Amino acid sequence: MEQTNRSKLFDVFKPDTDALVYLRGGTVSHRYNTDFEYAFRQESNFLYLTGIAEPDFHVLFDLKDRTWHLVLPKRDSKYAVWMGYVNSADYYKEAFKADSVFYDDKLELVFRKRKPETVYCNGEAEAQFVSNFGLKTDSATLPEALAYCRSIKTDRELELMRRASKAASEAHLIAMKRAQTAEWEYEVKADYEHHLIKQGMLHHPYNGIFASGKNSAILHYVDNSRRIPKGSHFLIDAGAEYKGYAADITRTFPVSGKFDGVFGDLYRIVLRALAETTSGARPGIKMEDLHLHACQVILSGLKDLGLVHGSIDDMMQVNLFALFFPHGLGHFLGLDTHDVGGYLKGIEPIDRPGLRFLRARRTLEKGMVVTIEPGLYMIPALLEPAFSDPKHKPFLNESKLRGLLDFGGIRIEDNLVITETGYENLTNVPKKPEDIEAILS
Ligand SMILES: [Mn+2]
Repeated sequence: MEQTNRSKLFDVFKPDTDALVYLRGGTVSHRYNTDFEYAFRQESNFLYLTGIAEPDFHVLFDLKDRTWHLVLPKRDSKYAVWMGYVNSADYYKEAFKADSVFYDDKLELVFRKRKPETVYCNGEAEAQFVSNFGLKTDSATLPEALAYCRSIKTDRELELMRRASKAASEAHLIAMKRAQTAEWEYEVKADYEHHLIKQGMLHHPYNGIFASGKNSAILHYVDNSRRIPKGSHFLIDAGAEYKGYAADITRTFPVSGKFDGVFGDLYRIVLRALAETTSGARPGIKMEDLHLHACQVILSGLKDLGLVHGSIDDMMQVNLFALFFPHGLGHFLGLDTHDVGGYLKGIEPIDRPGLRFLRARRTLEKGMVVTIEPGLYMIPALLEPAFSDPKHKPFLNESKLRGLLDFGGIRIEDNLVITETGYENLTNVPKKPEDIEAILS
């Protein structure tokens, strides 16, 4: 039988467990103390298990008989006037194939009647609520179990992710061309989002980065509001969300369309780091090993350009790479952009510069979806102190690097599905200099 998200949840627990699983869906949030509502996006675990995209629902899973029960919010007519959608209980039972549906004012009764040994909850708020009925709760196991389920994608999930990736890839190409004539960063963002919104993709998996010139070295630059300097380069880190599933793609390119000078040199280093780590991606490989390999490629590229000097091993010893590549090589991708499952219980982040922020420390398995996103940045806040740090100073060509403090950064990011023998690259945006040059000519 085909695996579904729900069947995977049931399979994680021992058969015949006398327990319920209880989750609350998301609620609407407002801007500070006003009635301005933010666009509603369902909580990811809830979306994963129910497919319901509306606010204020709850759900119960009975692990004993593998049934699931949808708990509907009781809406009044005022709600219908202001918010519209109020469907009947029958509608939800039919549309979502739940074993039963009931309104939330019956929830207490259901808990008290069923009296399971344990109720597994999706967090503290749920556990607090359930413990009011004198039941034993556990709020640690379920999030862990769902992270485990969600880290390996079903065929259906992969289909949705391909769709998100396709749309984001197209939008990147459109935005790349737009950056050549735009005066402001937000003009590029506008064209990017236009392509997604016009096909009904109204949610963004994360706040996109549309950064020109030195802004491209600000890792979470989301202002996107500055004038594009003449002859600079442009970094776009933007995705798409389709039925909850994310794409997360980064490209960096010269606005001129010519990969020459120092930009071309540094770009080729990052591209090599991406190519070598991508080709190493397959079941059995550890993300942290790919990360360290990318660090070596970056350091040896910088050495070839005379920006650093000394032995690569010695540089690795003092974590010199973290000055230029201060974030993780990649992360899990799915319903969340930084998807769950990157760390299994008991695995702590590596306390080492650059690796501390690695969001996935797993041995890769078939069905995982990861990003690979090496970067190379000139960040004054890291380089200035390094010039006088006895640990780093001996390796740095200070005068050359000082000339690049306004350079900004380069990142290239693809999304990979790990397959039996290697990977499937979901991202389809040109990244070789000659291919981008052809597009921008
Ligand atoms: Mn990413």
